[in-house]
This record gives sequence, structure tokens and C-alpha cells, in this order.
Amino acid sequence: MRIPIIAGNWKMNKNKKDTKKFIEDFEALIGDTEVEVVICPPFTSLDSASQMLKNSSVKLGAQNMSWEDHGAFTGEVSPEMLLEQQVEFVIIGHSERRQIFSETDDRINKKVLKALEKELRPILCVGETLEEREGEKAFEVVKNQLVQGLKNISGEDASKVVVAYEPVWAIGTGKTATPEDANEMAAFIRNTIKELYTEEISEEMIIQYGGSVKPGNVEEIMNQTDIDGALVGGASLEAKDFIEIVNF
Ligand code: G2H
Repeated sequence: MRIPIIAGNWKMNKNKKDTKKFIEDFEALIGDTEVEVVICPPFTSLDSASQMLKNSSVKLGAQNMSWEDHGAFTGEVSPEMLLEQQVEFVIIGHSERRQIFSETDDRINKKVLKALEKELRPILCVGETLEEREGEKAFEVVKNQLVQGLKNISGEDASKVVVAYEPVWAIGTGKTATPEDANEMAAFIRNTIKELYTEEISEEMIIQYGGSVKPGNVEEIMNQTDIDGALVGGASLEAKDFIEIVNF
């Protein structure tokens, strides 16, 4: 039985004041949920968020991290620094990191390995561009991202990884993959995990869909057999929208 994970990726939005307001509003709305809820604020809001969420069921995630422990890496944030803020999840290889900041599969793999070593749960993002989908390369691209991203990761560790399928053409564009297309890819991802590891591990794995998830489409997406959660960007910025998604 897989417990769904719904995570809000705030991207580069919300200062400390906005974070405080969101958490106050969201905590007032959230009751018992059947899903695991994660919010991923910018690094600068993690401290305030972790203090406010001390007694909450809402978990904290970061949007990126370094694969190094410490040292001369200007601008980077280490896994220990995240653990100090009670961070439990970390988004790795988001398409914006891959495309805008030229993150390679090799670097993404180093981050996944480091996160697991430090007992942070990586949310490994995979997904094809529009060009790749139109060129019928979507499955090949996603498989390659999975194989590379999970290189040298043991079966025991692999089951802690959350995979987020985010077709690049659906991110922040208002376009969503049809629930059937998203599920087809989620099932393909699960099958790839089975090939790489075992059926048991593939059945345990949480596979999220991300890309313009909103209150109006979340139910249909979450009803798909192989989709166990959502990685939500724009619609996670307002407590009233995010709660509707969480309570789909
Ligand atoms: C995809 C998603 C969150 P949005 O990037 O990771 O953002 O829901 O705004 O498409």
C-alpha cells in the first residue's frame, strides 16, 4: 500500500514573511489527511518554516543541495545544513535545474547518492521536452534519466527515492499531460525500476506527476493506477489552493 506524497515546490517564491503567512493559513485548514504533505520553500525560509512546523504533520523539503559535505563551494548548501533545519526531502534534478543551470545526469546522480547517504529522501525529477515527445523519444529519455540518476544506488536505498515525472512542456504552462498519458509514463517508470531492481521495490516506489497540477485536475491525476502523488508548483503558493489539492 503506497501512501501518496503531495509536495509543493515553491521555486524562487516567498520571503520569510510570506512563508509565515502561508504556514499559518495552511495549518488552519489542514486536518487529518490520507497523504503525506511536503512543502519545499527556498533555502532562506527553511529555518522559519521548520520552527513553525515543529508539531505539524507537514514535512519540509529543499529544492536542491550540494553533493559535497562542506568546503570551498561558493553558493552551495550541504545536506547537513538541510538536516539542521529538519528537512526530510530534497528535490533533485528538477527540469529548471537541468535546463537553466545545466545540471547533468552525472551531477544529479551524485546528489541522489549523497542525499541517501545522509538519510534525506530525494525527489528525483525526470521528464521529456516537447521536442523529445514529438520525436517519440519520451520513453527513451525518461529511461535514460532514471538509469543515470539511480546509478550505484542499492535496492534498499532505491525504495526511498521518490520519482517525479514532470513532462517539461507541461511545467508552468497551464498544459497538463492527459491523466492517461501521465499514467502510461508512470507505469513505464515503475517497470523500469522493476528491471533495474525487483518487482517488490518497483511496487513500493512513490511516483509523482508534476506539471500544472491544480485543484481542478488533481483528482483525475491521483485516480490513476501508477500515480502516487503530485509535485505542485504554481498552485502550491496559495494555502487555499494547496489544501484543495491535498484533500483531492
Ligand atoms: C513543475 C511544477 C512543480 P507547476 O515544475 O515542480 O510546477 O505546477 O507550476 O507546473
